[in-house]
Amino acid sequence: MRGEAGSDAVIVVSDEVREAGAVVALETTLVAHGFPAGDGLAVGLEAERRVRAAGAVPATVGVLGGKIRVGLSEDELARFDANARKAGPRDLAACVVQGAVGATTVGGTLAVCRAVGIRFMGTGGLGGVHRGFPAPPDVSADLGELARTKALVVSAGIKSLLDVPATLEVLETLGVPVLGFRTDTVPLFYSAHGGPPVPARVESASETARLARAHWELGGGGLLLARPPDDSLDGIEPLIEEALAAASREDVTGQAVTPFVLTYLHEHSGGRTLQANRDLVVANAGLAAEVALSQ
Ligand code: PSU
Ligand code: MN
Repeated sequence: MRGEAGSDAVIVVSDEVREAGAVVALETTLVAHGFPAGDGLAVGLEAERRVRAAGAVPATVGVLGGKIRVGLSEDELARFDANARKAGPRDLAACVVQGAVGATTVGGTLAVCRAVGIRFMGTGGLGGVHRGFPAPPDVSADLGELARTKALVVSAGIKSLLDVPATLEVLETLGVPVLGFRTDTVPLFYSAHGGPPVPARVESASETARLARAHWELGGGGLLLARPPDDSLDGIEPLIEEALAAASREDVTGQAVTPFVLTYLHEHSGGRTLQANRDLVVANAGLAAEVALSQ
């Protein structure tokens, strides 16, 4: 593990992460902005426990006290609440210099993985091309960052509030392999069914690890491993459309869109999306650990 020593280093890697063999990076945006107050912390801790149970070490990433931290204590993780700034790749340096609590997105977390050499990450759902592109021209920085980082991200596919086929096209353009974990179709975040075909299907963590290694030997960057949720939550497309309509009515734009829509869904699904989201984040962290251990 790379990671600078010395008190003026911007990135601080915890001792546990530095000494670990298999490491799985976890993000803090979903902790701060993906769940109701308190629930995000519980999900973050549960994801960490799942990584440990599989035999790997979790490296939860966030900006705190003017440093980018890789590996957080429970007290530190508790600082990532709704007041935290959502930190994509463009926001990291500003959070550091301005001393803001920066909750890293998938893209922000990957930028840190690249700097310190972490090769595996777990999350809920990847960001992507928002519906309606090019009005607004909103494409998550998750995609560009995944393309340039040698890391495998495990997610429940692509968030279905996005334009999933367009997101897959962009991933193809960027040369990012998308692997379906024991599935022929790309999972749609809460739902295991109804997505477009996966470009490649894999059957095991070790097959995934071999494929990632081959991709990296070619000089490739990131890969997406799409794991379907165990309990597929189907039939919520009408609610997603309602949430997106509410977002546009209330002029929610930019970084605020994804948290707004997720919150709307949690509140209007009788908590069903909340449960599904929680379960899939934890399961994805566990699979990321299995692949990291197969390397
Ligand atoms: N997965 C979840 N909940 C989330 C996210 C992922 O289950 O909140 C976050 C990730 O941090 C991802 C971000 O990077 O949503 C995408 O935001 P945007 O569309 O603004 O790039
Ligand atoms: Mn965006």
